[in-house]
Amino acid sequence: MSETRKTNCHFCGYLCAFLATVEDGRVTDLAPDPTRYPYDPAILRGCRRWRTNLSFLDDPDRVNHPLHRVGERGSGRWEQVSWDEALDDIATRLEGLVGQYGPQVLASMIGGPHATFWPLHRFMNLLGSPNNMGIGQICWNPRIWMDTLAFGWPIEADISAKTGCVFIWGTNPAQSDNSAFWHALLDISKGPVPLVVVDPRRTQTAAAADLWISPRPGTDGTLALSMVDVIIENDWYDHGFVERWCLGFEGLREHVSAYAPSCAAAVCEVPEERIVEAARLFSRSGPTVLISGRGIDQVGRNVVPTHRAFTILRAITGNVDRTGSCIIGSASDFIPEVDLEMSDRFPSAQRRAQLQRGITPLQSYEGVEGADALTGRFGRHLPKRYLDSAHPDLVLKAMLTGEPYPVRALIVEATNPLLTYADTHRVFEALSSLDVLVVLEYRITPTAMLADYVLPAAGAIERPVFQAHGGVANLGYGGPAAVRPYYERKTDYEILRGLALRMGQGEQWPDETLEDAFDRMLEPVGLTWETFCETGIYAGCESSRKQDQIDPRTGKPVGFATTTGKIELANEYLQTLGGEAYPTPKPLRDDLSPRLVEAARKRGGGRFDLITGARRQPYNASMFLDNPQYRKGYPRAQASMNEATATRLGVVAGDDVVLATNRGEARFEVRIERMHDNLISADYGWWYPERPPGAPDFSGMWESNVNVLTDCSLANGEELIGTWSYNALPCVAWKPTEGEDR
Ligand SMILES: Nc1nc2c(c(=O)[nH]1)N[C@H]1C(S)=C(S)[C@@H](COP(=O)(O)OP(=O)(O)OC[C@H]3O[C@@H](n4cnc5c(=O)[nH]c(N)nc54)[C@H](O)[C@@H]3O)O[C@H]1N2
Ligand SMILES: Nc1nc2c(c(=O)[nH]1)N[C@H]1C(S)=C(S)[C@@H](COP(=O)(O)OP(=O)(O)OC[C@H]3O[C@@H](n4cnc5c(=O)[nH]c(N)nc54)[C@H](O)[C@@H]3O)O[C@H]1N2
Ligand code: SF4
Ligand SMILES: [Mo]
Repeated sequence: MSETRKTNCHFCGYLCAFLATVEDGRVTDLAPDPTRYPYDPAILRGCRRWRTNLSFLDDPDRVNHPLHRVGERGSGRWEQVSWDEALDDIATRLEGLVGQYGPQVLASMIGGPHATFWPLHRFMNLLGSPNNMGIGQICWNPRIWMDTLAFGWPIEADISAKTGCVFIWGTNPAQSDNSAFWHALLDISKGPVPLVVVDPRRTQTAAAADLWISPRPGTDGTLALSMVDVIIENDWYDHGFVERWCLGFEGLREHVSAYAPSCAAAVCEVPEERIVEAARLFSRSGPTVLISGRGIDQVGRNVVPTHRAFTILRAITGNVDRTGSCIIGSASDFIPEVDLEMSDRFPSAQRRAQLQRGITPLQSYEGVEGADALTGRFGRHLPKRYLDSAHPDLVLKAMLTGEPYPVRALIVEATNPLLTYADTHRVFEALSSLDVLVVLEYRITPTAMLADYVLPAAGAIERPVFQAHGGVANLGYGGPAAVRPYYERKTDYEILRGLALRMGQGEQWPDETLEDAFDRMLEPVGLTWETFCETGIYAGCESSRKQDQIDPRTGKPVGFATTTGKIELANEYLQTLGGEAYPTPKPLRDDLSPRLVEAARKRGGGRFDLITGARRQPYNASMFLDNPQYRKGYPRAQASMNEATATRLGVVAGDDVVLATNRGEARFEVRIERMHDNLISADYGWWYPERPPGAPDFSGMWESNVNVLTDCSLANGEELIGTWSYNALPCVAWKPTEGEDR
């Protein structure tokens, strides 16, 4: 007997709705579900991934049973063990280490938004370890932080009929977000609303734009401040909004006079008149949308000045909480992330163990609490575990040196840090040095190859999913599992709960399954998981211009949840943490050793700007490289450059090129694209799953791994958050001679 069940794809964050045909607990067919969000036939037609869900579900090569390492670390030899054996042993070993060194001995790592992370964060909070690492500092946090400090809470873009202009800045949804958003942009590009794209590469998004601005990477803060200067000098700013709601305008006017287009043009390598045109479009088109991405978040030191410059652009043009521009969101009506992760249960005595305490004052317990005191006045609480997550530089150092205290164990959930965290050589040394390494995975990735235990995680179709953006918007969507997990897989929630129960956290984990936990989460909005799944979406209603609403207690407008209730162009809270009054972009990083530059010159190469990880379909970070169909069309990691740069390097498309920094080198295939001159854009996440697993090659992990070139050193990072650089890096490149070692 077959039946049809609702479920969702989870091969990207979009979570498309599907109907699964199920026979005897096995999925035999999958078809798009037009009745539930999100469904879009155009996206499904263009998506190469969703059909692979069936084979992925039943793949004998996935991690399907708990695996225990036999032989040396990295030897690639495993024995299959029962869940009880695995979890009992892990719990016993962790308890031994915690007894000896304290809870901070255990660290955790998470990755991109393709998994449910609050269970791990709950486990770490209740244990009392502050050492949860993530990719937050370089993805999401900078924007969430700066918007919160400027406006009292994160904002959401509002592309609607009222929108007068759209700025897409350092993001390429054509490749990174094959969803309704990209399709909406394509529609806009065909209509009268101007589309401006700021990207050093002429991406598909840039090609669709009315105005393409190609800055030198890492100079966007200067560009944005220059636009502010133009807007003020031409009197294009929103006088009413500035007078009513902004503080520090005169100081700003003076500050930005140093960024006049005549100066900024040289820094950004953008013609003056384009800066003026961008400023005009931003301020004179009506409600303007600005959406930024990784090209802004991952530039190290300049991340805070750039995001602050964006908040200022929005403020002086009145593009704050305005229909057609952006809306200040609410916390979720259902139980938000901050409560699910149980951040309030973190033992206060363990706060002193936070490694970045006093080092990155914003990204820390104190930093979050100060901000939370402001947002809390409006009844909203930030998802703390992302915004105070540990800095990898410090945790890796503790692993390697035992300073300031030993970190001897690590739980890795849904990330492949040997490919995606910065400085692979260092990550490798640190992970290799541990006493206990547990990896929750679908596949034996290079990271899993180093583990003591690899635990089989249930994926889409066999687990329920719920995406709630960390609880900073009153929006959640997702759907149910169609079947119980195949083989011996379990949801990440069940795995972590199993560990938690063995380590005395039982009272805080009343829900046996993730479905039960979702039931509890939805209770405040009067839904059960089952009723939620009928539509698959919960969206609260948001109004605009909320600052003008009258507070019945005071009879005055409520304003913004900031120190002064206004938008402080010279941010008050940041200044209490040692931040500068007005944003000042720093010179670009230029720390290549002269010896390296000289060595490259001798080989006929030279020095270039480097950006890494620009998204390319059909891959996703280090995933899907094992798909033979995808690999046929796109077999190797590529490094893109324009024709002129290639000529200077003496390479043509298809040649090999070696890229190097002080940290190491990696090899790519040359691709020619239209982009900024003297710039190389290298793929990220590349390993070669077809090659032998285990030491020393780890399935080709060293060859084209761009993170061999990067680092997360705090000395090079942003000072308030600790953001490191995957973009705007200096590198050298040369064409390898035949026979030069791979
Ligand atoms: N196919 C695919 N899709 C993905 C992912 C994936 O790995 N593969 N990853 C997912 C994840 S985790 C994330 S965070 C999102 C990211 O999604 P996006 O933010 O859209 O990331 P990218 O597509 O890399 O786009 C970043 C753009 O910034 C440009 N850029 C680089 N440096 C600079 C700079 O200094 N200034 C400016 N103005 N631009 C710059 C790059 O050329 C690139 O086009 O994508 C998600 N979607
Ligand atoms: N140089 C450079 N480095 C980067 C970036 C860049 O642009 N350039 N981008 C950074 C960004 S924005 C991000 S978000 C990260 C992404 O970095 P990661 O998240 O580490 O990248 P993925 O390859 O997607 O790794 C996800 C792994 O988790 C497994 N997995 C997927 N879903 C689940 C799940 O639900 N449960 C479990 N247990 N496992 C699961 C997959 O099999 C895969 O091996 O990379 C960062 N690193
Ligand atoms: S991979 Fe993403 S776009 Fe494609 S079906 Fe799955 S969720 Fe939808
Ligand atoms: Mo990301």
